[in-house]
Amino acid sequence: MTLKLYAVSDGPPSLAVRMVLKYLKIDYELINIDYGSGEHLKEEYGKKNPQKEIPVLDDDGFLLSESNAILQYLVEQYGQNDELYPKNPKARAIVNHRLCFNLAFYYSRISEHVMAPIFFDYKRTPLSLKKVQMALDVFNTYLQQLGTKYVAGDHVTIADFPLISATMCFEAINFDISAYPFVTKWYATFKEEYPDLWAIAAGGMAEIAEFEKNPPDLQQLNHPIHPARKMK
Ligand SMILES: N[C@@H](CCC(=O)N[C@@H](CS)C(=O)NCC(=O)O)C(=O)O
Repeated sequence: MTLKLYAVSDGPPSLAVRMVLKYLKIDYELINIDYGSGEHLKEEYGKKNPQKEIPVLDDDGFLLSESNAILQYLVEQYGQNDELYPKNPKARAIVNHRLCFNLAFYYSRISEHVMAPIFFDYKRTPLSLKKVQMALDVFNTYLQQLGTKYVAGDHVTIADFPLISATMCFEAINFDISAYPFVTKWYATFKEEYPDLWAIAAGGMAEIAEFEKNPPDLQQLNHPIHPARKMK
C-alpha cells in the first residue's frame, strides 16, 4: 500500500518530510491539508494527530506525526543505507542535536518572528527579531565549529532538510542573512547541489512570499489559540 503524507504546501515541517521522501525516491500520496479552512482542526484529523498539527504520515495505518520522528522513521524503514541518518553514535548524536536545535530553538523563533505575523494578529517586535538573530548566530557558530559542508557532516543528512525549510522562511520575507556567512554558504550549497529538493522548499517559499505581501484572511478559521487579524 502507498504511503500517505498529510501536508500543508507552505509548512516548513511538511516541506522537510517531502524532501526526504524525494531523496529516498519513495512513492507516496500527497494529501494537501487546507490550513485556511481549518481542516486540521476538525475531529477527523484529530484522530490522525491529537496535536492537530501538520504533517502526518500514514504508512498502511501506522500513523506518525512530528516531522523529526517522520524523517527518522522513513530513513530507518526505507533507506538503502544509513547515509542520511548515520548509525555511528557520535555522528547520529550530531544529527539528533541539529534536529532538536531546529525544533526547539531555531524554527520555533522563526515561526514566531516570520510566520505567525503573516497569518495571525501578531507583530514582529524588537524582541522577536533579537531572538531570530540569536538563533542565526548560534546556527552560524555550529556550522563554523563543525567545519563541514552540511549541518552534521560533509554529506547531507535528515537534519539539513528542516533547517533548510526553516531558513527558507527568511528568504520568503527578504530577511537578509548575509551577516551569518556559514549559514549563507550552507544554504547556497544545498540549493546548488540539490536543486530537486530545493524546488520543494521553493514552492512553499513562493506561497509564503505572496502571503507576506497579501496576508490571508483567516477570520473564519476561529483558531483555538491564535488571534485572527481583523481585515479592512
Ligand atoms: N513539531 C511539529 C510542528 C508542526 C506544525 O506546527 N505544523 C503547523 C503547520 S506548518 C501546524 O499544523 N500548526 C497547527 C496550527 O497552527 O493550527 C512538527 O515538526 O511536525
